[in-house]
Amino acid sequence: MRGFFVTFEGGEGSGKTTQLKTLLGHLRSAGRDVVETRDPGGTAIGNQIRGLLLDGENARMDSLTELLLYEASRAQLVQEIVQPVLAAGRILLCDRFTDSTVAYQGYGRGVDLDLIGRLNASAARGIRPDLTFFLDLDPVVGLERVKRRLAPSRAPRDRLEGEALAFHERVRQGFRALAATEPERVIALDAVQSLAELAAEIRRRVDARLGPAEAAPGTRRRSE
Ligand code: T5A
Repeated sequence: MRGFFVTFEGGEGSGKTTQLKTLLGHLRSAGRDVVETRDPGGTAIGNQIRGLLLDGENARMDSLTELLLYEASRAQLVQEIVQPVLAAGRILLCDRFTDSTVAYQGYGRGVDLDLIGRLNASAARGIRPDLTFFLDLDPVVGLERVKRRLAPSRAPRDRLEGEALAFHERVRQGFRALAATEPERVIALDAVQSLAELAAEIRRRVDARLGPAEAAPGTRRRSE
């Protein structure tokens, strides 16, 4: 039995991680068997690659190097986590996945979209999310949220957060294009809404797709 694969996408500070955690809590409290992960990262090797990708010191990273590192992290994630979790019939929530590569490397950096499509399909072994939430937010607002969050710790911005506003606006256009092309899979949500409003909408859509807990993906058997 195949599980159910949900991804969260959007620009910087759009609220993906917050909403993923909220949905995770809801599904677990309903007795569903859910795993969470993130891309890039999610594995020991992937987390090392993530470190390279986000390190602000690596400002000179070439666009192709960047693309291949994202795909390398993803290949490891799919092999170690995505495939086995879905094959076991469990629910998987992932913070970003292949759509981010289309938006950031394709629309943001201008890397060839056909090449990205081929690499995405290879790294993901042809696996595609069943449902994707795109949290659509003006990048000015998103970057301001990130700045506020970083301020108390004085942590530096990561390499991509430090890109020009025009880059983040192109990334947003990329996500919007994906949502327009695949409206069945990619649900665009206005991310200026409150945390509670967004969480309720996400919960409603996921519950509708999963159906009743009995016999649905991610249902724990009595013996577990
Ligand atoms: N990337 C990734 C690529 O370039 N190519 C790829 O293929 C992939 C997979 C990864 C970076 O790599 C890039 C994209 C990224 O630049 P990341 O950590 O996954 O980095 O992504 P970030 O966007 O940097 O993650 P953030 O944690 O900054 O943003 P989130 O997860 O969208 O936002 P979240 O939930 O942490 O919230 C940010 C702040 O806003 C508040 C939260 O409390 C928090 O303080 N907030 C709200 N405030 C008001 N109203 C709401 N509705 C709010 N929702 C959240």
